[in-house]
Amino acid sequence: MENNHDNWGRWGDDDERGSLNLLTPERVLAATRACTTGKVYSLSLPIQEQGVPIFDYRGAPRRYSLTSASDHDPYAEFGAAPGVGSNEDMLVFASHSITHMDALSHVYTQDGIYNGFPRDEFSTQGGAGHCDIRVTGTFAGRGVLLDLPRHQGVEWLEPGHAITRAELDACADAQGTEVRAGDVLLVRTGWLDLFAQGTEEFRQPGLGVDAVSFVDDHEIAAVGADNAAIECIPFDDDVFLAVHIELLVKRGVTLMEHLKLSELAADGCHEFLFCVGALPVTGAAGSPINPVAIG
Ligand code: UVW
Repeated sequence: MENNHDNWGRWGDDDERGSLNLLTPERVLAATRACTTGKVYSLSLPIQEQGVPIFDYRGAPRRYSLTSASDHDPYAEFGAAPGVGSNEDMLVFASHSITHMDALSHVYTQDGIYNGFPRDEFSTQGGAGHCDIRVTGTFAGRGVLLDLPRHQGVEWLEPGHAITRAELDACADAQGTEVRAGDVLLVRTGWLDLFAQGTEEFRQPGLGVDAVSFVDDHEIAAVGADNAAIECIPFDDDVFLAVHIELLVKRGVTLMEHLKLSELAADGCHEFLFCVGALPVTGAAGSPINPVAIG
């Protein structure tokens, strides 16, 4: 199977974790030394129907009340005293809702998903046969933020802009951020700030294919960004999901999208301990996440 410049087989023919293999216990322990202030940041947007970026075909996430005080004596059968009860919810959302993580089974090509597992084994009933979200959903490491709008002196990068390798290098240099093997790379494009202005713009700034060499050369373990797809929209070179194919499929790099990076950016916090846990849904190709950075 011809598939140049990839990680297929690098960690074994049965590997399902991809570049998260770079997050050795030693590197995770070392990442705790990135904490200097102890400030804790949530990198998730709120999960709600309004005011958050949503792709039409995925629908808005919904919260319904399952039980509440307005129910007729819902707890009487459990022996609850009058007026005593509990509120509970029912949550309904697409796996790739709002702030979320892509499992390595998310995108396929003719050759399959990451590591050559068959592209047609994702079934209606069972979901992913390999590389479901449970495999890669929980990890920690040293996080680095590259704040491109701040470095370039703009509020946000131009919609549709394909971020280059040179731009990432220049930003890291200007910030004085040393990027190390096994880091979790977070890229701020400013897209969410433009979204918050109520834009109807479809195009988004994001990584171009040229930027993938930055991930290779620095041995990045996972990539996150504040836009919808990590990569620019329209896709670079007019190739559907061009950067997903390079990172997720060929290299097994876990991706996280719609990260709320504004608070880290406002504090100039470019290095931190990054921790995340996806919902461990058997067979799922993705999950909403609430990543945490500790500065
Ligand atoms: C697609 O780009 C199809 O999905 P996501 O943004 O969740 O990776």
